[in-house]
Amino acid sequence: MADITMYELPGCPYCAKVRSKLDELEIEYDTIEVPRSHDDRTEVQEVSGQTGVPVIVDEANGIDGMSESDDIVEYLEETYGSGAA
Ligand SMILES: N[C@@H](CCC(=O)N[C@@H](CS)C(=O)NCC(=O)O)C(=O)O
Repeated sequence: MADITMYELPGCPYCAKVRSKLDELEIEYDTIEVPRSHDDRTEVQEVSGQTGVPVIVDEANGIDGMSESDDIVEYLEETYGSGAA
Protein backbone atom coordinates (compact mmCIF):
# COMPACT_ATOMS: atom_id res chain seq x y z
CA MET A 1 0.00 0.00 0.00
CA ALA A 2 1.24 3.49 -0.83
CA ASP A 3 2.10 6.09 1.78
CA ILE A 4 -0.73 8.42 0.88
CA THR A 5 -4.26 8.06 -0.43
CA MET A 6 -5.71 10.92 -2.43
CA TYR A 7 -9.40 11.41 -3.18
CA GLU A 8 -9.76 13.14 -6.50
CA LEU A 9 -11.83 13.84 -9.57
CA PRO A 10 -10.50 13.66 -13.15
CA GLY A 11 -10.02 17.12 -14.62
CA CYS A 12 -9.96 18.81 -11.22
CA PRO A 13 -7.24 21.48 -11.33
CA TYR A 14 -6.82 21.51 -7.56
CA CYS A 15 -6.24 17.76 -7.63
CA ALA A 16 -3.68 18.21 -10.42
CA LYS A 17 -1.81 20.69 -8.25
CA VAL A 18 -1.56 18.15 -5.43
CA ARG A 19 -0.59 15.38 -7.86
CA SER A 20 2.23 17.55 -9.21
CA LYS A 21 3.60 18.05 -5.72
CA LEU A 22 3.34 14.32 -4.92
CA ASP A 23 5.18 13.51 -8.15
CA GLU A 24 7.79 16.20 -7.58
CA LEU A 25 8.56 14.80 -4.13
CA GLU A 26 8.44 11.21 -5.49
CA ILE A 27 5.84 10.13 -2.93
CA GLU A 28 3.94 6.94 -3.63
CA TYR A 29 0.19 7.39 -3.53
CA ASP A 30 -3.05 5.64 -4.30
CA THR A 31 -5.99 7.50 -5.74
CA ILE A 32 -9.69 7.10 -5.15
CA GLU A 33 -11.97 8.75 -7.68
CA VAL A 34 -14.99 10.31 -6.02
CA PRO A 35 -18.42 10.28 -7.70
CA ARG A 36 -19.42 13.38 -9.67
CA SER A 37 -22.51 13.76 -7.52
CA HIS A 38 -21.88 15.34 -4.16
CA ASP A 39 -24.68 13.30 -2.64
CA ASP A 40 -22.75 10.13 -3.43
CA ARG A 41 -19.43 11.24 -1.98
CA THR A 42 -20.02 9.43 1.28
CA GLU A 43 -16.50 8.07 1.73
CA VAL A 44 -14.70 11.39 1.36
CA GLN A 45 -17.37 12.98 3.55
CA GLU A 46 -16.66 10.45 6.31
CA VAL A 47 -12.92 10.93 6.01
CA SER A 48 -12.77 14.72 5.82
CA GLY A 49 -16.14 16.05 6.94
CA GLN A 50 -16.83 17.71 3.57
CA THR A 51 -17.33 16.65 -0.04
CA GLY A 52 -14.76 18.70 -1.95
CA VAL A 53 -11.61 17.24 -3.47
CA PRO A 54 -8.66 16.92 -3.28
CA VAL A 55 -8.41 15.22 0.09
CA ILE A 56 -5.43 13.22 1.33
CA VAL A 57 -5.02 10.57 4.00
CA ASP A 58 -1.52 9.99 5.38
CA GLU A 59 -1.99 7.48 8.16
CA ALA A 60 1.71 7.22 9.00
CA ASN A 61 1.61 10.87 10.04
CA GLY A 62 -1.86 10.93 11.61
CA ILE A 63 -3.53 12.75 8.74
CA ASP A 64 -7.02 11.29 8.52
CA GLY A 65 -8.50 13.56 5.91
CA MET A 66 -6.93 16.86 4.90
CA SER A 67 -8.74 19.06 2.40
CA GLU A 68 -7.80 22.35 0.70
CA SER A 69 -5.15 21.94 -1.97
CA ASP A 70 -2.99 24.81 -0.69
CA ASP A 71 -2.90 23.26 2.79
CA ILE A 72 -2.09 19.84 1.32
CA VAL A 73 0.76 21.18 -0.83
CA GLU A 74 2.18 23.03 2.16
CA TYR A 75 1.86 19.92 4.33
CA LEU A 76 3.61 17.73 1.74
CA GLU A 77 6.43 20.19 1.34
CA GLU A 78 6.91 20.51 5.11
CA THR A 79 6.68 16.76 5.73
CA TYR A 80 8.42 15.26 2.71
CA GLY A 81 10.18 18.16 1.00
CA SER A 82 13.52 19.80 1.51
CA GLY A 83 12.18 21.58 4.57
CA ALA A 84 11.47 18.26 6.33
CA ALA A 85 13.55 17.51 9.39
N1 LIG B 1 -10.36 25.48 -2.30
C1 LIG B 1 -10.43 24.15 -2.68
C2 LIG B 1 -11.25 24.02 -3.95
C3 LIG B 1 -11.40 22.62 -4.37
C4 LIG B 1 -12.52 22.48 -5.39
O1 LIG B 1 -13.24 23.44 -5.75
N2 LIG B 1 -12.65 21.25 -5.87
C5 LIG B 1 -13.73 20.93 -6.74
C6 LIG B 1 -13.33 19.93 -7.81
S1 LIG B 1 -12.14 20.67 -8.90
C7 LIG B 1 -14.80 20.32 -5.90
O2 LIG B 1 -14.65 19.29 -5.27
N3 LIG B 1 -15.88 21.05 -5.82
C8 LIG B 1 -16.94 20.67 -5.00
C9 LIG B 1 -16.89 21.33 -3.66
O3 LIG B 1 -16.21 22.34 -3.52
O4 LIG B 1 -17.57 20.84 -2.74
C10 LIG B 1 -9.03 23.58 -2.82
O5 LIG B 1 -8.13 24.33 -3.21
O6 LIG B 1 -8.84 22.39 -2.54
